[in-house]
Amino acid sequence: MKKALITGITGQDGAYLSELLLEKGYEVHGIKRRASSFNTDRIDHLYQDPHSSETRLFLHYGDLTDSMNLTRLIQEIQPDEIYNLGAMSHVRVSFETPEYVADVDGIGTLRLLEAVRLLGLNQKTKIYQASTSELYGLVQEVPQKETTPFYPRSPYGVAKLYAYWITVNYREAYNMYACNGILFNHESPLRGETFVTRKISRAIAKMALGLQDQVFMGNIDSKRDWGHAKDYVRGMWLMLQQDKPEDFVLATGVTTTIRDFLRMAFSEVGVEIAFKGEGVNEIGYVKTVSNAGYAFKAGQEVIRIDPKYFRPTEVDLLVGDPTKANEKLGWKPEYDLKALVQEMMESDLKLFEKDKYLLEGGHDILKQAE
Ligand code: NDP
Ligand code: GDR
Repeated sequence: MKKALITGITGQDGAYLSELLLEKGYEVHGIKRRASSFNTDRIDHLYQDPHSSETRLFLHYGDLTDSMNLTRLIQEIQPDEIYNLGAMSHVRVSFETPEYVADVDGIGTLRLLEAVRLLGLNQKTKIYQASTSELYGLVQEVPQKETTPFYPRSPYGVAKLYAYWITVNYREAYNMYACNGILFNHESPLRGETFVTRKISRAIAKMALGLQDQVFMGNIDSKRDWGHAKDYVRGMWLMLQQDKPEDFVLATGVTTTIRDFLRMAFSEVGVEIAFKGEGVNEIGYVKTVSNAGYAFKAGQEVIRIDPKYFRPTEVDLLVGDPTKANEKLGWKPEYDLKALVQEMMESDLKLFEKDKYLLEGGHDILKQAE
């Protein structure tokens, strides 16, 4: 039975990847951080009684800032594959915590590679590094591919640049099977609540159910190449099943503005939106309503701009060319953006039905949340 170790197992990709590897018969080990509240929501459905002999998913406390912990875990587990998904992954937040991000996202990757090397596992353990389209940053070439020059635009992007190159260096210097997946944005109903797509699907679901009136957004003119996390974790696994380690872009090749994502998500609840005003005074409002079952009213101002969500340096345009992954890995995304938006909206509408029910029953959950 193959053994995999996943850092960041409690995150969006960690959850989808665990599910995939368990389906493929792996024994899966994950590193979770100690927190004062439960943080394993996304994988709880996969987690069986740890005392049962059937169990193939094991969680260990740890942190990418702690080399001794990483080294001990790798020594104990002796993994065939390591997927380094752990990171402080929010670009806007990385401007607030640049040193921490450098430590976790940059040096954390070095700690893992070095642990594998020092333990003499270079020929056994294959390593996947979660690299990112944020490496491209300021547009040099479109669509962006494996050979496009990097120009990161955030402390997150710069930390990930170090992680990218140290992975390449360990591959070349120590003949390790280590590769970078340069993944463009990928989303799902499990996406963290403060990333733009999930923020939008949650806000629209709450508005539809009468739990919220409007949403405040940052720059709605940037463009992203969005895919589904389920497709992207399949690509990660494929990268570790090749004869030799290489770096691959995973993307859909289609780019969309945040503004158009908003239009698509609103249309899932029968609302056509339009915009008026300019810059920070721009307002998105309800133009037409075709589903009377939801709480929208024509003219309702549903989108406002709050500069606090702007980034000191923005990445304006991302669109990836996945040709290499398609040709060498046989990888192709199964979801398109419409299917992704539909799934996210459906899931958040279900999620907030319960809040609506509680509110109607006199339990003022909105007050409780204040
Ligand atoms: P998430 O933010 O959902 O998950 C990040 C994971 O990293 C969580 O499990 C988190 O733990 C863990 N983590 C954070 N800090 C540490 C630390 N100090 N030590 C150990 N673990 C830590 O990210 P995604 O699942 O979306 O992304 C997975 C990886 O892929 C990340 O490295 C991200 O940067 C990268 N990436 C993501 C893309 C995307 O579009 N989703 C695109 C390209 C790259 P906790 O739950 O405790 O916070
Ligand atoms: P990104 O994702 O920065 O591309 O990084 P995010 O969803 O945070 O932002 C995408 C774009 O939307 C704009 N935006 C807003 N973003 C957020 N979060 N909140 C807002 O209110 C808002 N309004 C507009 C942003 O300015 C940006 O242009 C994600 C992360 O998963 C990284 O870890 C990963 O490496 C990259 O994708 C690829």
